[in-house]
Amino acid sequence: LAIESVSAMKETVGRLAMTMPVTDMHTHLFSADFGNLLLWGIDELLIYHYLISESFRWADDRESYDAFWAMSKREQADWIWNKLFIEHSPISEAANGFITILHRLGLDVSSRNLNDYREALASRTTAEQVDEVLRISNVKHVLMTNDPFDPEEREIWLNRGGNTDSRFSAALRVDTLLNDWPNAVVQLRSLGYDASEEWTEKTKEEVRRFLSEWIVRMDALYLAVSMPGDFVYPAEDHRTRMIDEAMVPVCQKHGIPFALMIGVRRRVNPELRLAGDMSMDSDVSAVEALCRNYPKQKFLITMLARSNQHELTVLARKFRNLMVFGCWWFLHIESMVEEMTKFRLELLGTSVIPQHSDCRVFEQLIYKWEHSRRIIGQVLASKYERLYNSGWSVTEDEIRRDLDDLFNRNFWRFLGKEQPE
Ligand code: REL
Ligand code: ZN
Repeated sequence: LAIESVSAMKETVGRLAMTMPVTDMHTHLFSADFGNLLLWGIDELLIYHYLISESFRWADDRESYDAFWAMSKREQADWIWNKLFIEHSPISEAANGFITILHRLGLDVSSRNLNDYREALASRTTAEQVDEVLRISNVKHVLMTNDPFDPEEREIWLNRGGNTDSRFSAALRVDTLLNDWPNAVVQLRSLGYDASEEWTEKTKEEVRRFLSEWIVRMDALYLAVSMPGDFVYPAEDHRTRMIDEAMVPVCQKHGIPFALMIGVRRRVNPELRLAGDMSMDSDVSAVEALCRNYPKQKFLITMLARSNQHELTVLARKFRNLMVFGCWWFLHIESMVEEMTKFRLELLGTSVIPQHSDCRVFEQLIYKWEHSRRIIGQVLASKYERLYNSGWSVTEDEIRRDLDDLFNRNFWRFLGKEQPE
């Protein structure tokens, strides 16, 4: 049934955009199987690294980084709460996000009583909170970031059954192999792989064996890395050899995509630790060369610099083995999500994955998806409106189909896998 008016169409798009179940294809969340690796609750939310760096903008000269890091989590949370919510208004995306979370959890935002919020969540179990947050946010499937070089995580995969929750899937993270090879060699050797710093046949074989074994163990849906902005490909360097001779062959053997998140400059201010990373312009031609060299290999790509976004989107018109995804990190703000979603839809129609959450703390799913859904819905509705004015009106089923493509199916289709029920 065609929709009768522009306002009815907008209402339908808005409603479906806000409520449709989504697949979140990149997060730093875990299922409850992973114990303490799964972060949730008020204090974890407040000490999110996005909020740490924002709070330090208000720190006075006597407040040192060291003093902050020496505090307990609860003290850090109090400090951030005062700086960003009491002494100033929570305007930024991340600060506003915390308020959206409180609101959607049914807490009294107007009380501004942090201890009440803490208490309200204190009696919940991790499993209960996971269910509740997935329900509120309407997130159906969550991709984790899984690193076998993390000893705590490795132990869970090796000796405690790994992931048993079908709402979660693994993505094998390979940053150390690409970006810190000497350290990777030490780790590989300690795990029983006969690797050497020198790129020998044996080393290649052992890296491939390591990757294969972990893809199988985790049932990893893709291989993932985040790359500095100065990533060049092809080059006469370790990264190119690693990609060409180990990673792409292993991805192809297992039929999985390779996700590259490009454009980070790590530790611009080391004193801020995880909060000290920055964005950086990158060269889109590295992605171009990968897509051309490996037409049968699929690449999931996101970039961190605003200046790279348009060119990357144009590149996706040229290569069907390239799927652009998400508005990553500093781009995950209202204005950028709107801008990027607009030109992505204008250049690619609905053949893009418009957003991932990158959550580190479980309840963040609530705000990251709510804020993004609203913008994506508005952009899509404006495109339908233009069609409507030329006499083309979409049906509710078509709207549902288009949103399902954006929020779920483009990801699963690209993987060549059925979306789990
Ligand atoms: O996956 C990554 O490399 C990044 O998303 C993270 O390093 C980053 O800290 C994350 O919290 C950004 O949203
Ligand atoms: Zn991430």
